[in-house]
This record gives sequence, C-alpha cells and structure tokens, in this order.
Amino acid sequence: MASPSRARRAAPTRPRWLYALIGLVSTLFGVGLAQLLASLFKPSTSPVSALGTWVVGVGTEGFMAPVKDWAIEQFGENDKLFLQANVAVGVLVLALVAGLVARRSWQAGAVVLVLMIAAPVLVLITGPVFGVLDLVPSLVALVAAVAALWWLDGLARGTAPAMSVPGRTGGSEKPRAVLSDTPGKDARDTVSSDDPATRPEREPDAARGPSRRGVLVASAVLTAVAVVAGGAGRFITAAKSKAQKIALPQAASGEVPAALPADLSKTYPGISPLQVPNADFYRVDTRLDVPVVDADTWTLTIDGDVENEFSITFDELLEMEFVERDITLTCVSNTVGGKYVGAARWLGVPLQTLIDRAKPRDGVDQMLATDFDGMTIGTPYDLLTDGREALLCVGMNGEQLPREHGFPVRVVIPGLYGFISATKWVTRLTFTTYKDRESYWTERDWDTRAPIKPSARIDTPRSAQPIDGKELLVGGVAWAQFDGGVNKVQVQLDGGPWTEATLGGDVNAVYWRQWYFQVPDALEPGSHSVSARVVDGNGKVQTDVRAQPYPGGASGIHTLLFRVE
Ligand SMILES: Nc1nc2c(c(=O)[nH]1)N[C@H]1C(S)=C(S)[C@@H](COP(=O)(O)O)O[C@H]1N2
Ligand SMILES: [Mo]
Repeated sequence: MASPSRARRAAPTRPRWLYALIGLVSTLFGVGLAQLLASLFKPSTSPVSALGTWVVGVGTEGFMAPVKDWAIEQFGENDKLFLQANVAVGVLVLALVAGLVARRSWQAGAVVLVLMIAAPVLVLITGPVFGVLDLVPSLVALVAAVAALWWLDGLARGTAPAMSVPGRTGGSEKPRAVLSDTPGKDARDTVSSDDPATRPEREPDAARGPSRRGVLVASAVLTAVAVVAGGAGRFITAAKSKAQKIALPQAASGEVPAALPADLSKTYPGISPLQVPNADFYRVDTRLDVPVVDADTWTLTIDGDVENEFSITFDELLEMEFVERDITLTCVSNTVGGKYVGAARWLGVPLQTLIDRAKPRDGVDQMLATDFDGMTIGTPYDLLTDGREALLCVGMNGEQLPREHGFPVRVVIPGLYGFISATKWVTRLTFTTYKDRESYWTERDWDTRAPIKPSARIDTPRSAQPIDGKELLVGGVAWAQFDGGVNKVQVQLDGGPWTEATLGGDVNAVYWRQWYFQVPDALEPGSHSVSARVVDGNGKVQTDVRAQPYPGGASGIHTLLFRVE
C-alpha cells in the first residue's frame, strides 16, 4: 500500500501554500474554541486576551514608553488597535511557521503550536491572580489546534478520513478523482478507498487518498466552526457585560454640585464640551478586553497596616453616604495637546469615610489599590489625605459606571494622574509603604508622586484644514487641578505678545475650564501659529519646558500651526 514510491510521488501534492493554510486554519480553530470557552467562564483567560494584556503591559514599561507614545501619537485612541494588530501579526506568522513545519512532520508542527500557546500560558501563570482553571481555555486551544493540524495533515497525506461529501460516498459508486499536482494523474492510481483494511471504522463512507480538496473542504468547515465559536464568544461576553443594572444611589442633600455653567461648546463649536458624555470619555488601561465584574459578588477589602481591617459588599457600599463631584481626570500618557483628559460628574463615597473606619497606622505612606484582576495602583497617602476629596465611585454623569470606566466601583482622586489614583474595577485598598509594596507602574519606573501638570489645550482651529483668516476664533480647555485651578488662559499669535483669553464659567478648581480668544484682525494668507498657556491658581504661568509623558507627565506649551487661505 503505502510504498516508498507512493510517498515520493505523493509529496508534490502537498505544496507549501497548502501547509501554510493548514497552519492558519489549525490555529484559528484553537483560538475560536478558546474564545467561546473563555467567554462562558472568564473572558480574561482567553489566550488572545492574556497575550494582548501582556503586550500592553510591556508597552507601558519605562523603556518602552517612547514606543507607546509613538503608537499613541500615530494611532491616537487606536493605540490598542495597533498592539492588537501586532499580536495578530505575531500569531499569524507563527501559525504559518507551524503549518510549514508540519509539512515535514505534523509532530514538529504541533511543537510550534505548543510554543505558541506557551506565551499566553506563561502570562497567565505569572499573572497577579492565577488559578489553575484559568489555563483551561489555553489548553483547549492547544488540543483543538493540534487535532486540527493532525487531521488536515492526514488529509493532505491521504492517511486520514475525509469529510463525507455526498456524491463521493457509497461503496457502489466509483471513488471520485481527487486533486493531484500532476495534471492528468488520478489519485486512484495510488490508493484505493474501497480497501476495507484502510477504511476507518467510524467513517465507513470516507474516501481516502492524498486530497487537496479534502484539505480545503475540511479547512472551510474548521474555519466556519472557529468563526461561529469566536463570534458566539464575543456575543456572550458582550451580553454578559450589558446585563447588569444597579439601582444608582442618590447623593446626600447638599452634596450635589450646582448646575454647570453655560457650555461654551454650544456657542463655539469645536471647543470640548464642558462635561464629556460617557460614551466619548477617553479610556486608558492595560486591558484589551472590557472586564466584566459582577456587582452582586463584588467586595472591597480594606487591609494592610490598619487597626481595623474590613470588607464590604456592593449593597453595603450603596447604604453609605454618597456625594457627587465634578472632577477632571487626566492621564500621565497625555501628550501636550493630547486627548487623554476628560471631565465628568462622579457619584461616590468619600474615601475618607473608609479611611476613618480602617484607621491606618503611623508610617503608612501608600494606599495600594488592587483591581479585580490583581493590577495595582499606588497613591501617596499624604496627598490622599491632604483635604482633597477622593471618591469611591459608582456613578458617572448621572449613569452607573460604564464597564470601560470601572464598573461596579472605581477610585477617583482629584489632582493626581489616573495611573496613581483612578483604579477601575477596584476590589482592595491596602494601606502600606512604598518600601514594602510596588504597584504596576512603579515597577515599570514611572513616578510615584505625579500631580497633574497645568496645561491649556487648543481644540479649535485644527491644523489639518486651511482656515479662513477673517474672524478666527481660537478656543479650548485648560486645567490646573493640583495647583488651585485655572486663573487665566493666555494666547499668543505668530510669536507676538501673550494676550488674555475669555474664560468660560468656573466649575471648581479640579475641573477644566473652557476658554476662547477672538482674533481681532483678519489674518494674512499664509502660515500662522497660535499657542495657549494657563496661569494657575497660585499665579504661576505654565512652563514652556518640554517633557515627555514618561515618567511623570508631559509638559510644554501647545502650539498649533495652521494655514490661512
Ligand atoms: N484597574 C485599572 N485601573 C486603571 C487603569 C488600569 O490600567 N487598570 N488605568 C489608569 C489610568 S492610567 C488612567 S489615566 C485612568 C483612566 O480612566 P478612564 O479609562 O475611565 O478614563 O484609569 C486608571 N485606572
Ligand atoms: Mo493614565
């Protein structure tokens, strides 16, 4: 039967492209099944999600910060898309390699698949909260991918049962020709599917023989299964993440801020809205998925060097006294003029209430917040307790926290960059010292004390399109949350004198302020530049010294170049 000459003759029927396809399909099949399984059980354990989150983590390493900044600049809010694409390309290349290696021996191809899955498995095992069951989706992915590889390779070699296809089944019928590399040569020459000795028990009708068509049909079926499973996984995760509605508590009387002043963006389109709608609010975190945390099983544990450790459930939190505050959140990764800043109305319990109950001991200098997945953020204890109003939030702009922004509970602390304050999906607050405990970003050499740097941003005009020089309006937002709020905004045209802009209504010192400047004279056609800077509540003018986001936030003046037609 399988004589050496047959093997030699069969080899050309197995071209490289077929094996590249086999590698891709096998990998896709494994990934699809794993996505489905993970969605049913714990979305963050999907190997794709684990790998993606790890890549984002590497992207926030101090030494990788320039790459991340570059990605943010190039891709804006799509920097995650960029990282996802990198992961996808890496997986794709390895899948091709697995296929090509399998052309020599499927076992060797399987070894490449094992190496591939080793990456997310390592990420999961070394992750902050690891349970053995977290490996199930990855192991299923591996088993499914190896099985698919074995089967497709068998079809290509003619040693495995093909899918039963009507028309090629039935012992009485002549076995149909299978595709061959040599035109005119019929695979029936080399193998007989009627031979009972080679006919598999479970698939009595299966045709046999090196079959490129068999591989293609099987690949199509496996791909379809993978796409359906992966799609179902996405759907289930999305459905799970939509499901939960909470009864939003009311802020205590007197703890609701006054109505916001007039929103300048209504009169001067192009300026950022005074309050950013939840759907438009910037999102920065280490995750590629949207974490699904269940409010019913959520608990918050307060521990560490405190006199009184305790835990509360979500219902217990809802019974506490709530306040509502307008606070502008800013990311340390925000570049000068960037968009990682947003203003919202937050509904939460003052953290001081919990601190008073826990009674941290002398010597505590850090509050280490941990999220549902073990990611940590450290806040300097002295800044936390200097009178600023830190909140444990459940509401944002009158709605429950969106999943993306930390549902069911997150921390918001005015004046400090989000990476040292604004823990989303928070489950633990540990009072400790910087000496004893490091947080996610300080392990990556970012600063531990990172007050938000005062800054003015020009929202309009935009530099891209040429501008009509008559009655040009320059406008934007400015903030100085750590430094007493916005006192003035000044604008400079074409390197001339700094002139005062008109400010929008004052919300509070930790909220941004809209501003605009009506250019008095028509501008000549040609290139122009406009800059804006803020003067903070202490009378200090925003520095023009340039700094990159790493390690403590960007500085420098936002300058916009534009053309007048
Ligand atoms: N659990 C968790 N919380 C997190 C982060 C994170 O990666 N994980 N990122 C922080 C950073 S860097 C910022 S700037 C803010 C952003 O909050 P937002 O996404 O709601 O705008 O969340 C903070 N909280
Ligand atoms: Mo951030």
